[in-house]
Amino acid sequence: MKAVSTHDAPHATGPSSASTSAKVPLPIDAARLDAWSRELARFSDDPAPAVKRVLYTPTDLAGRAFVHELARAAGLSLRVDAIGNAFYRLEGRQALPAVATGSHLDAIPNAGRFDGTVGVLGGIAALESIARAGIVPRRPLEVIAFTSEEPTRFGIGCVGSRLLAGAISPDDVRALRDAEGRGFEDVRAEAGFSGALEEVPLAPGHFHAFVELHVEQGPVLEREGIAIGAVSAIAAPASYEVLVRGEGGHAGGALMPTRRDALCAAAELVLAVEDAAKRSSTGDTVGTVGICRVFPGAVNGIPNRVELTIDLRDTELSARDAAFARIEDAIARIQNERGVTIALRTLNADPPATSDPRIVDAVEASARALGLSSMRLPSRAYHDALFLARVAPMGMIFVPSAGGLSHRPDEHTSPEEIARGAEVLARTMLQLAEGTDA
Ligand code: HGY
Ligand code: MN
Ligand code: MN
Repeated sequence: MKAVSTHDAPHATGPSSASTSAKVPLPIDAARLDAWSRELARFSDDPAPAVKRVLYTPTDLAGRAFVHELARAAGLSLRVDAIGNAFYRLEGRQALPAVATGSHLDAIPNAGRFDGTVGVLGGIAALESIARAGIVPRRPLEVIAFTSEEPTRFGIGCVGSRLLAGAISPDDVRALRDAEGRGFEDVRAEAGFSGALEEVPLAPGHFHAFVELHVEQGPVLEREGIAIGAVSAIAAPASYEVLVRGEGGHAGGALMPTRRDALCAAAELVLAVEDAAKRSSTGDTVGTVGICRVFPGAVNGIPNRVELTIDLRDTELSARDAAFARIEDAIARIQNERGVTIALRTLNADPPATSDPRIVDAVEASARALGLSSMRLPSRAYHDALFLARVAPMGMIFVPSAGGLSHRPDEHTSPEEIARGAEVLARTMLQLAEGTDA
C-alpha cells in the first residue's frame, strides 16, 4: 500500500491555548474504548481469549483496517508509509513538528488483547477527546500504529520503528527471512505495501516529542496500588539465534559413551542462560530461551541439530554484557565437553533508552491534575518508544497489568484503568504541544 493520505481531518474550530486546554475536561469513554479493544481482539489467528496477529498476515491487515476506520471516524487523517507504519493525525494551529504517541497492533502467539493495542486505541481516543473539546493544539498531534513491534515473523522486534528511527538500514530489512525462508520484500509486497523502504526514515526533529501508553507487563503498579507509571527508562534488549550441531543416530544402537547428542548439549545451554541471568549483580537481568527446534524430531532418533533463541535483557547495559559473557563461557565449555559445535548469531543487541525528564514531569503533572497516583519505574519490556528515543524526546505512560501478566491470554487491565491512562496521555500530549519550547 503506497504512503497515502486517504482523508483530511476536519479542522476543529476555535484556537485554544495552554491555559484553557489545561482546564478543559477530556473525558474518555471507558466502555467504548473497551469495546474497541474487544472488537480488535476478534482479529486473531488463535482461538479466543488468546490473540495472535503476525506481521503482514491477512489477520494483521484486517486488524489494521479496523483501526484505520476507528481513526477516520474520530476525525483523524491517515498516512501509511512503505513498511506499513500508520500515522493518524490531528492538525494543530501551527505547522510545527508534531507531538506523537503510538504503539503496536501485532500480537505474538497466545497473547492477550492489551499489549500494544492500549497505546494505539488509547491514543485515538485521546486525540478524539481533544478534538471533541474544541481544542486546536498549538502543534499537530499524531498516533502511530507501528509495523512489526513483535519479533514473531522475522526474529527481530520493532522493525517499523527501527526503520523510522534509522536504527536498521533498508538493506538489513530486505535481508530478513522468515522461518519458511520467505524474504521481507516478498511478504511486504504480497501484503500490499509498496514504495521504497528508503522513504520510511524520519529525521531527528520530525517529532517534537513521543509518548507511548502501554500496559506495564509487570507487577509493580498493581502491587504498589499506583494508577499511573511514569517510565524512567526502557531496558536494553538483545536476542540471539543458536545452532547446536551434534551427531544423530539410532536411539537403540548408539551406546551412551559414543554419543554427541545435540539436545542434551542444548539443554545444558538453556540452563546456562537461566544461570547467567540469575547470577547478575543487578537482579534485573532476564534470560529466556523461547524457541527450541529439535531435529530430526523422531522418538527413536538421536537429535543431531537443535535451533534455539536467546532473549537477554537488563536496564544496565554492563550487566547484560556480563551475563552474555557468562553464556559465551558456557558455550565454549559445552562444546569442549560434549564434542558438539554451537554457533551463535546476534539478531539484535540494543542499548537502553532514558526517558526525557520534561516528559516524565509532564506525565506526573497530568496524573496529579486528574487526582491520580503515579510513580517512576523502568520498563523491562521493550517498546517502539525505545527506538523513537533516537529521533525525539521520549516518554512512556504505564497502566497496571493484573498480576503483572502479559504475553498470555489472561493478561488484563480494566477499562477504567485504560481510560485513565488515555486521559493522562491526552493531557500530557497537550501540555507538550502547548509548551513554549521552540
Ligand atoms: O518483548 C517485548 O518486550 C515486547 O513485548 N515486544
Ligand atoms: Mn509484546
Ligand atoms: Mn508491547
